[in-house]
Formats: sequence, C-alpha cells, structure tokens
Amino acid sequence: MPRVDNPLSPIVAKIEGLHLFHFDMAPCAQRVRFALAEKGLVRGREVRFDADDKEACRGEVGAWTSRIVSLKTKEHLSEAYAKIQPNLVVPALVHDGVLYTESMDIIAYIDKTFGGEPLIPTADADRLKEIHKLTDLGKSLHRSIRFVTFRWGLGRLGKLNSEEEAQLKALVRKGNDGEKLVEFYERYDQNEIEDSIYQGHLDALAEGFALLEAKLEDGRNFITGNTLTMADVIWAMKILRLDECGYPFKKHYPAVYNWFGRIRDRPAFKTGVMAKHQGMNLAFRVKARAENLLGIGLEKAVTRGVHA
Ligand SMILES: N[C@@H](CCC(=O)N[C@@H](CS)C(=O)NCC(=O)O)C(=O)O
Repeated sequence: MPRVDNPLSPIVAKIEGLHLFHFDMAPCAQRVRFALAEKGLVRGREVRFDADDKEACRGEVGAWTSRIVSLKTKEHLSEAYAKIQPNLVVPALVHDGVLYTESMDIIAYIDKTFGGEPLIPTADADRLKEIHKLTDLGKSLHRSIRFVTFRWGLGRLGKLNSEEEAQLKALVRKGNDGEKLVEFYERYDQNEIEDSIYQGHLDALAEGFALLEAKLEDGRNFITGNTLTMADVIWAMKILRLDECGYPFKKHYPAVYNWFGRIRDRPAFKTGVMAKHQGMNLAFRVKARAENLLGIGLEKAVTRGVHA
C-alpha cells in the first residue's frame, strides 16, 4: 500500500507540499527523484529529516523539499525515522500531510498526481501489461542489487557495528522488517554470506539483463517502446548502481548499455539523480575499475556466470 494511514510520526501531519525523505546514493530514492524531475519538479530546500518547525515544514511551489536520511551515518536506524518508515529504508514521500512509502508506488502516485508525459501510459493494453511485468521483475531483483552492491561496492563501509546492529534489532522488535535487514546484516557483518549466494544474485540479474537486451536490440528507444516509462526508471537505477560496482554492461549487454546512455543524457536524470551524486559515482567507479584491473572485481564474477 503506497499511502500510510495513521503514521506514527507527528511530523507527517505538519508537512505542506512535497517533502522527500531520501539519500543521494540510494537507488530506491534515485528512482523517485528521477520521476519527480521528469515531471518538472525541482529539488528545493534541504532541511533536516526530523525538522518539524513551521518553516521547515512549509511547501514550495514547483519544487520538493529534500530531507536527507543518511544511510552512511545510519539515520535510517533512528527512532525518529522508524516512525516515518517502519521498514527503516528510504525513500518516503509526504505530500500535504499524507505519507507514501515504497518507491514504485510513490512513482505511480507522482505520475497520477502531476500530469505531463505519463510514466505509466495506459492507451495500449499490451504495452501496459509489459510495463507492469518488467517493473515487477525489477522489484523482485531489488535484493540482488543489495547483495551485489554490498559485496562489490560498499565492502566494509556497508557493515553495521555491534551498537548499530543492536539498534536495528530493537527497532525491528517494535515495528517491521519488511526488507529483511536483520537477516542480511547479521550475516553480512560477520562475512557469513557464501559466494554461491552472491553468484545466485548475479545469475538472477543476468537473466533480467538478457531479457532487456533482447527487447532493446530491435532499436527501440526505451524498454517498452519509444517513450520513457516506470520500467525504464526502475531498471536504469540498477544499471547506474551496478556500473558503479564495475559491471561489464558494454561487453555483455551492448543494447542495454546504449539505452542507459540515452537515459543518462536526459536532463531529468542529470538534475534529479546525478546533481549531488557525481562525486560518489566517480569514487565508486574508480575503485571498481582498479579492482577489475587487478582481477578481483565484479567483472570476473559476472563473466564467470555468463559463460557458466
Ligand atoms: N521496497 C523498498 C525498498 C527500499 C530500500 O531497500 N531502500 C534502501 C536503499 S535503496 C535502504 O534504505 N536501505 C537501508 C539499508 O541498507 O540499511 C522501496 O522500493 O522503497
């Protein structure tokens, strides 16, 4: 359910206009920022995620207010954020006092509410079915992106210390763990995730990319036709993230690589996704490039899977 009735946080009811709880590096939040930018809504003021005074909570015309919840400093594992998003993940959107969670549901809400070129065009029933099918496939691979990102991108930086892990468990006891964070971190923090698990996620992603490649090979501009849809939005953020981890798209999926080039050139991608993410994007790509050159990177694992 996108709309959350009776949210626990008193901040929600005070908010006017559009406020996005997000993090610049998080693909799930990048998707929403991309969709907002495609609708012509620009990033406005930055306020603390838990600020609840009148000035912080006001709305802005033609813009959304940015409330960064740092995954780096683990603000998503705070009591205040747990009251906004009990699954302890970004993003969350508040529009005129109403809370919405789940990135793809938020995008559907934005599409319905703000008009412009539709991200979910309904005129062609077959195409609509295809958009939903590919979006659902993208959603189902969300955990695979998590595993690959942590293993080949974040490394030690992604780990929780024992205090943070205890805080996560305490919050989950009171609320939810819809994204299975406890199960993940317990094993990741102890280096207990086997190579076969990572390989399974890479294989699942490879299947998805092969499907996209087959579609895009016919020269269409976007995954389901010649206009951008929410299927492009969800898949583009996977490519962005995996590219940062050194995934060899150009070599194995050239049509996907070229399609992503078209997405990257869109003004909404530049402003909505990359504006404040350039530095981290470059840092991760440089690290991944060095690891690939040393033969210890994602490229080797992917190529092993593709030829298996
Ligand atoms: N199904 C959720 C997933 C949200 C999600 O997993 N967000 C990630 C960032 S992309 C997050 O906040 N992770 C917190 C963590 O890894 O500790 C959605 O699509 O909104």
